[in-house]
Amino acid sequence: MRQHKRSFLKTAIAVALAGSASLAFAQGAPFKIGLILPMTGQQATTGRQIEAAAKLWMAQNGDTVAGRKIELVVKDDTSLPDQTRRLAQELVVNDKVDVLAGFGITPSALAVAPIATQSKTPEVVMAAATSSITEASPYVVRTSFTLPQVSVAIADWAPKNGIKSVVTLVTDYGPGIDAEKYFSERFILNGGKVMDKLRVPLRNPDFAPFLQKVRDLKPDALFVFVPSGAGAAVMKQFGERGMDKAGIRLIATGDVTDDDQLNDMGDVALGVVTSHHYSAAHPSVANRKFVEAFEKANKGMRPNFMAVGGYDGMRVIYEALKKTGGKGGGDALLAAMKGQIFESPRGPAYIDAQTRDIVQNVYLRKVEKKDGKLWNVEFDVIKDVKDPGKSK
Ligand code: VNL
Repeated sequence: MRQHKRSFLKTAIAVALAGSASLAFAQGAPFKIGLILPMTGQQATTGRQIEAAAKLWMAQNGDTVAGRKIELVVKDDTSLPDQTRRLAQELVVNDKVDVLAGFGITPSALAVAPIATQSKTPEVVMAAATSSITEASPYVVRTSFTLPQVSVAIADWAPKNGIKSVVTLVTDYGPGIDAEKYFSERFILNGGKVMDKLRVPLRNPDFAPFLQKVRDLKPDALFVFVPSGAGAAVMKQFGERGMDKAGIRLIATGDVTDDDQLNDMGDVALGVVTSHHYSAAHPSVANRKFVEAFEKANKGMRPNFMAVGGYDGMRVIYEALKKTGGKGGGDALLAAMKGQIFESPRGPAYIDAQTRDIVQNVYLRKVEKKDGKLWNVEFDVIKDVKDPGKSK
């Protein structure tokens, strides 16, 4: 039965797509981007940020590319991978989208990979960040980041700054496991000691029992990865349990000091050092313009790293369509996405033609108060970092 359903889907996709790109082009049909995001539920902030960024890109760059009208079709998968898969199928078969994009969490991105492959539809991953996602389909292109990419820098920084022992605390799924592995291996290589490795569930996490354990173990620092949206809860409980007063420092990937929430985290966040690819405080003209326009269009909401993944994802799609002269087509679009070089609000970046992953700077940042607001202030940079997960 399952097999039967599969081959039906395959046929449906094949029939739906036969010659559709050139036909659509000849008829001047709209170019459709199916944007699948968690607009409700636990990961809703990620959906909100990416949708706002995609709309900002279109407002700034127009809704026509090489004679094709761009149509953005936004769908809410509530971050449930079964929903993501169903929506992707509908978008490909019924709506005949030219590109699938978005994907708030790793399981959603992975659920769509077989559909991208079968239908030859580019899958532009704007948020999810487990290293292996790009290997799940040759049609995946990523504009977010990977956890190995950002976790190594803080593992190099920590031992040089008085941190000799750590406990790691990560969310128990793809990106958390990547963060734990790449942080720990590097930290140990640098002579540090990992006293324990703790994992919290993705759905409705309760950090209290884990933090109690960390307090008892008394490491020099706690290293944390949690997905965007969960950082404020970690920070709050870290403060409430008096961890900082007990002399335990907090270090993390920038997912924890998420710009979407940072300003409301309070003084407990001050001084926290993280490594990441984007800060809203990144001191470039391009970023200042981006942050200003984003805030203006969204009632003062500060863009976070998810917004930048969405903004650059739209750029990559627009550029690819331009390069095909408006013709599109999965393979041609994909070829035109590979190797793109651009200046992002995060800094210089490019899409690695071999891995289809983004290569970018990784920054060390410290939370500081400026003009009464909290920011991730960059103080060091590692340039042009490729995903270390691909070299093995
Ligand atoms: C993922 C990675 C999601 C990093 C995140 O936030 C994040 C993922 C929603 O791959 O699922 O910050």
